[in-house]
Amino acid sequence: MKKITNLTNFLFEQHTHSKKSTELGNIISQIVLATKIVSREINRAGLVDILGKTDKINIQKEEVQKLDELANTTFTELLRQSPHVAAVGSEEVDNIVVFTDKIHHTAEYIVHIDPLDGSSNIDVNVSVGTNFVIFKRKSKSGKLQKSDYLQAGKNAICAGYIVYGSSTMLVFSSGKGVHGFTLDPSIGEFLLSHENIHYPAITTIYSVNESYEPKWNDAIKHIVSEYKTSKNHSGKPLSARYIGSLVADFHRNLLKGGIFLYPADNKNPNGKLRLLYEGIPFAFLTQQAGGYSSNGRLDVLEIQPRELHQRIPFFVGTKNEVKHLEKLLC
Ligand code: P6P
Repeated sequence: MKKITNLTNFLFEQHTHSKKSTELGNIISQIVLATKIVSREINRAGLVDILGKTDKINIQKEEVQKLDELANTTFTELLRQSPHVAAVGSEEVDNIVVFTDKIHHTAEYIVHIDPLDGSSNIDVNVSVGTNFVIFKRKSKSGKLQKSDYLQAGKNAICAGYIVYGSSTMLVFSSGKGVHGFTLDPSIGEFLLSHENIHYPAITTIYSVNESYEPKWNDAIKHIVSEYKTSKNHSGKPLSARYIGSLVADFHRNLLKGGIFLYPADNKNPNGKLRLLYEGIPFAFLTQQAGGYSSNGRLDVLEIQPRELHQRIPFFVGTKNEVKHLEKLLC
């Protein structure tokens, strides 16, 4: 019989019930509770008047969907309840949200989160997701510094995503491999379902929005055209799969072996995806799963963020494919 364990106990076991595992376990349990609430609302979205758009535009100049707002409020408020979370950086909020309640005076962790990634797909019932990464503050105490919440991904303590799909699944790593937990709605628990996830050695899929091809540079055009032939690194034509929801595209490619590309183009010189709460969570997980991620020149985990919503060109997936792409781009 498969080991039955939930996420919190798995985390305690992984870190031998240390102080760190207790603190991380508390933060993760708040993320899990928020995930269950958001998952319930997404699954009911077609039934209650929560579909569609608010009249607001976020810092990304994107229309804020009602579920975006609900997800952001839910995750932020539940993270505020943890005495270990000092601040939250959210895709939906212009600035870092620093918690100053009494319980936070010894809080040491910062959480960056995209509360509902791919939200433009909500109304057409395509899988959406939540991505997060957890850092420990560098300064020992006092007012939080920019250097506390703008850290390179190589300093991350833990990262993960939730994919709200045919089932709700939470995939995470705290530096000891990548593990997937599937929500069993009948008991309201995330149970271990995919222990030690690794990228397959062979790449069979490429994921990119090819409608932007006219705006790419020649190197990217050449690389993507080769994916359609046997000349690419895997020696066989790759299948094109792109759903426009990063969490869903990433999750499929992690399990089946693929490369995801969101290049810069002549309209978006830094690409579209955000470093802190899109690039870094997936880069951290990818390294743990034996893959690699790059901005075309540099390992994403080595990039020092300059600002909260900084964008990067983003290439992530099976190591040999992404390394090969990086070589062709340099
Ligand atoms: P495009 C969703 O808006 C998102 O941030 C990611 O989830 C997704 O990978 C990307 O944008 C899709 O962008 O330009 O292909 O529609």
